Amino acid sequence: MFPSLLPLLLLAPSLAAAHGAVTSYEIGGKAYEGYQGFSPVAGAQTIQRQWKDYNPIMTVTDALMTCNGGTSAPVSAEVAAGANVTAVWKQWTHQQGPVMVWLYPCDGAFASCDGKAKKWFKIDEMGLTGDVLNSNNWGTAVIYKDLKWSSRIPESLKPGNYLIRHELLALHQANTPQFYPECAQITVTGSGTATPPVDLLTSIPAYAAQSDPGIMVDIYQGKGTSYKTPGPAVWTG
Ligand SMILES: *[C@@H]1O[C@H](CO)[C@@H](O)[C@H](O)[C@H]1NC(C)=O
Ligand SMILES: [Cu+2]
Repeated sequence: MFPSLLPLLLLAPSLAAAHGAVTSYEIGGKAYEGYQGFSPVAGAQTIQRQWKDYNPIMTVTDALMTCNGGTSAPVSAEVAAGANVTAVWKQWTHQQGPVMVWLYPCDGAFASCDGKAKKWFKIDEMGLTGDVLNSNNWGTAVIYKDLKWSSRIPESLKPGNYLIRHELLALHQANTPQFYPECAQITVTGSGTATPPVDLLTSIPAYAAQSDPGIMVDIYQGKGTSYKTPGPAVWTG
């Protein structure tokens, strides 16, 4: 079985095959296609903001961090507060590092929503699930296995237009973090009135310093048995 895979691996375009991106979503029993593969189709009717390739972003202050360079999408998906949004990855290869899911209130039309204000908040995350940094007990290992991730939209969240941003932070290279974020446009419905407290809001890029111990990590050092995800705490409503 393994020898037959070898020609494929040799033909794969160098690093491109080793990374990944969110390529579709499942929301309220409906599937929403995102951009597919290394060269997304221009003009697709998708809720996803168009990213340009599978390559990682290497610094938390890079402007690409907001939505992997994506600035608009032609459509949006309705989701009831309290329901789940599931992101799907066509491929994902790393098993060390956290998963973080963020929301951004557009307070108006998606067309004028650039995600650049200090209004991002986390609704979900999974960092280290065991006590060994050099292990496969991480949020991103769940995506390696399942190629999908479900997050609940807080039930009390105020309705409106939001960006949802799925971020994988790969830590398999010592002190060389790799960020993989993608965004989609969702319209949250319901009768909630809640918004997160201001101390849980941050800007993206730069939700933390590049030197943050959750970002600049050597998982092979064998020092420490715990890990704190970078950025603010999760708000669950
Ligand atoms: C919804 O997402 C939560 C995580 O936020 C998860 O625990 C739960 O199993 C999900 N439910 C479904 C039906 O996928
Ligand atoms: Cu990679």
